[in-house]
Amino acid sequence: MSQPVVYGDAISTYVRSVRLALEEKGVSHTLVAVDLVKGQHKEADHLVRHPWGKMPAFEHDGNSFYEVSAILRYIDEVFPEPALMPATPVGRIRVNQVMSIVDSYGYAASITNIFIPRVLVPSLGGQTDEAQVEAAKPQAALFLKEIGRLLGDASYFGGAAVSLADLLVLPVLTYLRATPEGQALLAATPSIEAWMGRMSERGSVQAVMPAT
Ligand SMILES: N[C@@H](CCC(=O)N[C@@H](CS)C(=O)NCC(=O)O)C(=O)O
Repeated sequence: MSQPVVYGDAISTYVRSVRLALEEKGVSHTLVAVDLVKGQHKEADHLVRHPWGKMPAFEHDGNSFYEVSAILRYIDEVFPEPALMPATPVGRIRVNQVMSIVDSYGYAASITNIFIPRVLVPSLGGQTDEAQVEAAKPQAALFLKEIGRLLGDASYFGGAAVSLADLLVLPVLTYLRATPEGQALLAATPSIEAWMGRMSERGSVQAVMPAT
């Protein structure tokens, strides 16, 4: 089997999720840099890999894929140990549910509408759209409340072991926590804060997200 190739920027949450899964599996990979801030994901060579102009794109054994949830499930099937999906149907639907919540609501609320205007835009010399951030706060609050409810008393979203859901949520919450709005929301969901603490001790997280 060939070594997987991830095309994207190391700062991207979705790129991080794919790299976290590969690290959890102990699979070496190549990261081919596509600069997010410079907009290289909208350039012709990347659009061949990902026609929607997003990152990451992923190559393995002569096949090319995009869409992170699909890539994560592929990684889990092709590299079997350790399993990143629970063994039971209820465990698996939980993980799939949390992954879908991130893709459908959590990423937009936390990253597109809070982290990017609050942190990334000012770091590039622009001004925060306060109305955009304000409007996103209820959705971000619901995101945290729901994933807190779904985590319940378990250590991880799929139960006792780390799953794909944990690897999709963590990079998103790490950036949300870098905003005052995110800090206030996390203070209100201590079980999620504690889960972030557990996740931060993992070797995969230290390898892929060293400064966060
Ligand atoms: N549904 C896509 C979402 C990927 C995505 O939104 N990636 C972000 C980086 S974390 C991106 O490419 N943003 C750049 C843009 O939207 O222009 C997937 O699962 O791959």
